[in-house]
Amino acid sequence: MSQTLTHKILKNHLLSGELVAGGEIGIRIDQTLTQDATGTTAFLLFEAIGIPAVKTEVSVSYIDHNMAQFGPENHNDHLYLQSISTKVGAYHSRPGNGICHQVHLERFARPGRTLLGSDSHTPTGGGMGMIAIGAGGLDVAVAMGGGAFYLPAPRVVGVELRGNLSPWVSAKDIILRLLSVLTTRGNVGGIVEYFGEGVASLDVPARATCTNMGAELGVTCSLFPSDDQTRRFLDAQGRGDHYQPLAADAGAAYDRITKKLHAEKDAATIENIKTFCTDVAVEPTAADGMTKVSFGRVVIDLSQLEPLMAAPSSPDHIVTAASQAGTRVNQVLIGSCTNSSYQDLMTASAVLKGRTVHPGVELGISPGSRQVLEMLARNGALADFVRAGARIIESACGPCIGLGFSPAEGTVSLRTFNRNFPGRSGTTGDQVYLVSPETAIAAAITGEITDARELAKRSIAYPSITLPERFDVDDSMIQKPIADYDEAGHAEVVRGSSIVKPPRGEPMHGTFDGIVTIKVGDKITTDHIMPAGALMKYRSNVPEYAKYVFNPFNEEGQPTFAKRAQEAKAAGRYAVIVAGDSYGQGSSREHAALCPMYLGVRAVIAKAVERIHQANLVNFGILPLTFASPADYDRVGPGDELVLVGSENETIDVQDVIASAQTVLVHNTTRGFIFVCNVTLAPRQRKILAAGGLLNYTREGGQ
Ligand code: MIC
Ligand code: SF4
Repeated sequence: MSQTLTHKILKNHLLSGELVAGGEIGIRIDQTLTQDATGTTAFLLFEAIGIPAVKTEVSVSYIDHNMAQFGPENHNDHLYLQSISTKVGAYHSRPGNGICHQVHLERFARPGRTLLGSDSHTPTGGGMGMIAIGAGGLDVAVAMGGGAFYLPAPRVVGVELRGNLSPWVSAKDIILRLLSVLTTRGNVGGIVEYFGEGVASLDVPARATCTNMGAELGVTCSLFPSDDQTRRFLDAQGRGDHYQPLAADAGAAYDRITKKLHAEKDAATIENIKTFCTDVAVEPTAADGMTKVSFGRVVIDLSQLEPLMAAPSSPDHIVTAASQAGTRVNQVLIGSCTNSSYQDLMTASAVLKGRTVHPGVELGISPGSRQVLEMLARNGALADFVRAGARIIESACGPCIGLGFSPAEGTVSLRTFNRNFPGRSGTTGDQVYLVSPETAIAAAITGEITDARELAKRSIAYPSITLPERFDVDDSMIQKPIADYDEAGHAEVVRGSSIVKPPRGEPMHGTFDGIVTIKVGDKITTDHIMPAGALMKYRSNVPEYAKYVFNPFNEEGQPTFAKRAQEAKAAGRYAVIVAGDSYGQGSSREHAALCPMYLGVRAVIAKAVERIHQANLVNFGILPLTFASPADYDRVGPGDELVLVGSENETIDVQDVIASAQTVLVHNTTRGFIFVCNVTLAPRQRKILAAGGLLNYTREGGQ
C-alpha cells in the first residue's frame, strides 16, 4: 500500500500501538534538544528520574533564550546546563552559538530520524525530512533516558505545493497562507506533510520556515521529503554522509480532514478552505451556528502567492501586505527561529545595501546562529546592515520572547517571527505583524507597510540569494560529550542558589472538591498563563515563578491568582481553571502546568485544550476535562464550587474517574446545577494521573 512519509518514519520508530488515527502510539526518539528556559527544569527532572547518562543518539542542550543576564539567575542556569551536560553525556551549545532550532538544523538534524525538543518550534527540523516534535521538558527528560514518546497516531494532512515562488514572495508567505486555511484551532493530533512538484524549488531553510511555523497550526509537526535540496544543504554543512532520500509513495493517501467552524465568525476561513482545498464538503449549519467542513488536501500554487502578513494579534489573522499598504511602521525586526537563516539575512541586507533605514523606523537584526553571523561578517553583509543603520542584536531569541525591543505604545512593529500573541513583545496593546524578510525590509526602507513587489518600481531588483556551496562550519562552541563515562560521570555540577529542585506532584484521592480560581476565554496562550520576558529568569525556581501565574489577569489591589489558588489549597480544596477554546496554545513551557500544580491547581475544564499543554497538565498531575456541551462554559463563574459526582449525585473517588471514566458529572454547588465533562485521556495518561504525574510514574517503573 502507498504510504505517506510520515507513516514510513513513524513505522521505523514504532514501539507500541498501531498507526491508526486516534489511538496512542509510542515511538523511539533518536535525538533530543532542550533550551535554557525549559532545559534547566528538564535536566533537573532528568536527575530526579535517576538515570545517570543520556541514552539517545544525540541530545543537545542549547543556551539561547535567557541571555539578558540581569542578576545572576541566567548565568547560574547556563553554568548548570553546561556542567550537567558534561555529566550526563549531552552536547552543549554555548551562549552565542545561536538559536536552538537554527543550529540544530545546521549541525544535527537528519532525514528519517525522530527529534523531541522541549520547545514548541522543534518541528523546524521537519524541513530536513525528520519527525521533529515539541513537548514538555519532562517528556524530553524521559526520552533522554531512552524512554518512548507517546502521541496520538496522527491524521496526516497533505499539503501539495505547485509552481514556483515569484520574486519578493518567500517561504513565510506559504505558511501564512496555510494558517489562513487551517487556522490555529482544531488541528490537534495532525501532522502536515508537504509534497508535490513545488517542493523541489524550496531549499532546506525555506522548508524549515514552513515547518517551524507549523507549530502555530497546533499540529504535532510538519515535514518535507528529503531530496536533492536536502543533499545540497547537508553537503554544504559538511554532513553529506547524513543524507538519505525519503518521500511519500506515489499516490499516498492523505487523511480527510474535518474542521468544526462557526458559519458566520469563521466565514473567511470557510472561504479559504473552499479556495485552497480539494473535495470540500460543508455540512448544514447546526442550531448553535456551528458547521462541519471537510476536505481532502490543501493545494497551494506558489506562483499565485503574494506577500502576506499575520495581523495583530494572532498568527492566523492573515491579510495581504497590499491591503495594509501605507500603514505607518516604527519598528522592523528580522530574526527568530523562523526567519534568521543565511538566505533570509542576505536577502534583507542585499535589498538594504547602499540605503539608509527610514527615519521613522528602528531596524533590529538577529542572525539565527553564529554560523550565519560569521558568514555575514566575512562577506560584508553585516557592514551593509550597520551602514544602513540597523541595530545588531546577538544571535539568540531576544525580542521574540519579549527580551528587549518592546515597541512604543500605539506603534506598529513588523517582525519576521512566528508569534504575535497580545503583549508578547513586552508592550501592552502591541500591534505586531508577522511577515517575511522581504516584507520586513520593504517597510524598513519606506517607513510603512509595503507590498515588497512595489520595490521594483523604486528600481530595487530582487536579490536572488542561493544556498552557498559551503557554509562556514565551526563547531568549537558546541561542547561534545566526553567519551569516557567514568570521567564524565564524576564531573562537578554547578548549582547556583537560584536553581531549586522542582516540586513533585501527589496523587489525588477521595472526593474532588474544587473551586474555580479563574475563568478565562478562548485562545489563552501559555504566555498568558506563565509569562516569559523578564520573568523568565525564574524558570529554575518554581516557588518564585509561580507567583506570576496568570499575571496579565491579576488586578491591582486584588489577590493574585497565586494567592487565590493557595488559599483554596489551604482550605482543603483543589483549585480549578475554567477556560474556553484552544486553552494552552503556543509554547511548550511546562511551567504553565508545573507552577499551577505547585499552587494547588488539580483540574482544568475547557472547551478544548491544545496538545502540548494537555500533555503537560497530565505530566504534572492536573486533570484536563472538556465541556461536553460548550454552552455550559457560560454557566460557570469564578469562585463557583465544583464537585465531581456519580450518576445519582453521590460522591465518587477521583481515582475512579481517572481510572476509566469517559465522562464525569460536575456538580456546581454554588449555582445548583450539574453538567457533563468529557474525560479524554489515553490509557497511559490515566496511569500517569493516578500516580500524581509522570515523574512519580517513571520512578515507579512505568513505561
Ligand atoms: C516561545 O517561543 O514561546 C518559547 C519561549 O520558545 C517557548 C519555550 C519556553 O517557554 O521556554 C516555546 O515555544 O516552547
Ligand atoms: Fe526562541 Fe522565539 Fe523561536 Fe521561541 S519562537 S525558540 S523564543 S526564537
